Formats: sequence, C-alpha cells, structure tokens
Amino acid sequence: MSRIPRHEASDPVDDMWAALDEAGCLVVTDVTDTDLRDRLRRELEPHMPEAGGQTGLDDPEAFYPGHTRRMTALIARSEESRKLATHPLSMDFGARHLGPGCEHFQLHVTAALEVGPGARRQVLHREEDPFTFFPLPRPNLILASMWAITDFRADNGGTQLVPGSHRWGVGREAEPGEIALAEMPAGSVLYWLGGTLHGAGANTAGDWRYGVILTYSLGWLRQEENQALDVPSDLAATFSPELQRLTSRTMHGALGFFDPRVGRPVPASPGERR
Ligand SMILES: O=C(O)CCC(=O)C(=O)O
Repeated sequence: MSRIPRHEASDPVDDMWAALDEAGCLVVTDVTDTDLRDRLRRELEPHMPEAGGQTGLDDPEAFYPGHTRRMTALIARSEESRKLATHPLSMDFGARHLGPGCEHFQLHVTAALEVGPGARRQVLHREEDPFTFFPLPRPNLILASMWAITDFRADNGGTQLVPGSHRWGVGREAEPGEIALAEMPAGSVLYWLGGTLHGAGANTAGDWRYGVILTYSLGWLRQEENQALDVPSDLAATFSPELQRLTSRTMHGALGFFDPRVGRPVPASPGERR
C-alpha cells in the first residue's frame, strides 16, 4: 500500500511543502488543541440536525454515502472555523500552490463532514473535477485541508488518498494497492492538492468520524460554495482583511466589482423594527 507523508507541526515548513508537492497529500500532527476542537463542535452542534447528507439508507449511486452528515457555511456559523480557515500553514501552502496563478486565493468549500457506522467508502474523485475544461493533469487550481476533530482511523472512515495521482493523465485508474488511508489523531490536519484522487473511507467501527474540510481555489475561479451568499454582509464587515479576501468581499483585479450602496445593510432608525 502506498504511503501518505507525515510531519509534526513543529517541522520546517519547507520540508512539509516538499512532501505535499511530491506526494500530493500530507498529514501534519499536533496542529489544534482540545479546547479549539471542543469550541468548534459546540458552535456547530446546534446546526447539525439540519445538516444535509445521506443519514438514512444508502443509494449506491450517490456521491455522498449513506450514514454520513455534511454541513456547510461554516464561516458564518463558527468563529473557530474562521481561525482554521486562516491558519498560517494553510496560508503558506495556499501561497505556494495557488499564489503563482492568481492575485489572491479564496475559500472554495467549507463543511463539517461526519462519517457514521455503516457508511460505505466514497467514490474516488479530484477536487478539481468540476473544472472539466482543463485536461488532466490540470494546472494548480485547488488546495484542500481536512481538520481531524476526532481521530481518523482506517476502520472509522479515515480519508482514502492516492499519493502521486495529482500527476496522472487521462485514463489512469487507481489500483487497490495505490490507495492509502489517512490515519491521524484528533488535532491533525490532512492536506491534499486539487489533482489528488481521494474520498471518505468506509466506517466499519462503532464511532462517528468528524472532520472539517476547508478548500481554497484560485481567486478568479467560480467557487464551489458561494461565499458571498453564505456569509452575511454585516458579519463579513467584522472580518480581518485576510478573511474578507478569502470570502470574496474584495475584487480580484478587475473581477468582482460591486456597488456597496446596494448590498450594505441599512441601519434601523430609532423605534423602527427590522
Ligand atoms: O470526508 C472525507 O474524508 C473526504 C470528503 C470528500 O472528499 C468530499 O466530500 O468530497
């Protein structure tokens, strides 16, 4: 079975980047502490019951297997997810992988992903697959991160990855021996490149696997998750310039102009209820 490179958070970033660039995936351990993960779960818990996903019977054709839950719009819902979204390691890898292709990169998808007992493995795919217009191997379009809120194990849905597949051309399929499972303790983060084949693993255990996926794309691409609609304007106005850029509140060159007099929230006049 092929191997996912591993580093500790204290290792030199150049070494981590070299491993990620080479294998197309990387586990970094000891990145978040228990307090952050507990706060994040508390912030997201009230929204989980309305989460999308396939909690019931499995449709074998569905992209999301049964017994999984998926909740998006994390930036609006959780302050701790905003810290993860701007984590220095992600900003560094984003600058290296996406920086040469754009003025600034942006958030592409934010979601809490739970894989429950009985979930089958998800079909292998690439984050870049919606951009079918580019032939494989595609230019650098996307960087993905998966934050382990609980342990990720081979038996509870740890992410499957195919190291090296970010360099593959059309028609090459992964052999079973080329698939590796991301086993990592809670507090780790898994990175992979937009061209790397991956998918959630099967859960044959009794516990739910809980991860937060945050992906980034070139600042001029259409995002998979529409941040301008998923982050209310009055909340975005409180963000740092970095997070405003990531959530598409700023222009990319000549792209994305808007008239702030139209989208700006109107202050309520005294005595008026809105
Ligand atoms: O949950 C995982 O480990 C991977 C999820 C994924 O690839 C997806 O939802 O597209």
